[in-house]
Amino acid sequence: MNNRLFKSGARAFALSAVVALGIAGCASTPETTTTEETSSSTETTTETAESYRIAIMPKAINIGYFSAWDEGAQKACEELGASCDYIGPNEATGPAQVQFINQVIQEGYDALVISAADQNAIVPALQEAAAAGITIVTSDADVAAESADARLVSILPSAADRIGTAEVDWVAEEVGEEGCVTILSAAATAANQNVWIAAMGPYLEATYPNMSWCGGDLESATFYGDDDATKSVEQFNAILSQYPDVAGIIAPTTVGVLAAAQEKKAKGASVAVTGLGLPSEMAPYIEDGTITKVGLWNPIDLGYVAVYAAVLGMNGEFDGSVGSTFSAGDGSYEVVEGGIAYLGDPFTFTIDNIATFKEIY
Ligand code: RAM
Repeated sequence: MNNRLFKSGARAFALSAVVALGIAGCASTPETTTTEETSSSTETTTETAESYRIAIMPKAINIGYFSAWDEGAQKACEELGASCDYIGPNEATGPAQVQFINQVIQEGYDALVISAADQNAIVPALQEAAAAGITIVTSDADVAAESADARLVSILPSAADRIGTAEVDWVAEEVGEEGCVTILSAAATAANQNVWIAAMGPYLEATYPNMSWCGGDLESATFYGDDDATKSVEQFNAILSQYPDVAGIIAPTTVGVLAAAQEKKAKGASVAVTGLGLPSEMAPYIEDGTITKVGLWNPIDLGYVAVYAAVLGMNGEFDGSVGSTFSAGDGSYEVVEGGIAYLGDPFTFTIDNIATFKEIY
């Protein structure tokens, strides 16, 4: 299996499906829960958590990726005896999330685990929630760096440059390291999308001399589908009409890459499509050859770890400071600069392993 992720070499790796499954399963396997590991401090954790009410808030409730994220969150809630509600808007915008954050405040939840649809717009509401004593953990998408004190910690998949550069390598491989490429992103307001895209820009320019951003720069090459299926299809078509010679599209969003694959197939378009896709959603398009490769981390683990961080924070066992550590399941995590704990590198999915991964998430 050729799972080349990081061409630059520093941490090139190839994960077999077996290894990846081991990692994917580690935080989600009941046998390995913290509560069953019988130290007296973990027993305290379980008891104390029983009364916690936690809101699990996605960017938008109808996105498959976030259902998997919530699956992990609910698993942690069950292990910790917390009561967790999956609530959030139908559209992935900051203002839509703010209404639900206000609801979380009014209803007196103990904690909020949230993927920020807008890195700035939700900050005042989060600050209000924090002032009301609600423990906040961002997960998947953080608030802007300058607003990091609005939350206890952010649980993110892996460092931005690793995700961004990996995606450039995937598209380069598909287009034979030649031609212009574009990005079909989620929202311009989403921190996760922005940091990945920022990492893609200079990397492509420095690494692939025969490739370029369509229109001449990153900005001209970036289109926003707002994590909305219909808008993402429209933006896919806008790319093709604006740049008829486009060789490849990177969609760093599960909604965008699915829409692009569907529309590519419907149109019989020749443009290469890759990005961050949920294996269960992308399987039909990998299996029929519409696309060759997408990647993603395990969203189940991401939700799971975020709930552990929130509960340990409420128990006073974890303060989110740089250098502090915590455990979730059989994984342990360290908070690094920016108040962020990373899970690990993304996996890649191809015809060689999609049958296995599509059953998991
Ligand atoms: C979408 C969302 C999410 C992102 C994934 C890859 O589901 O934008 O925030 O992490 O794609």
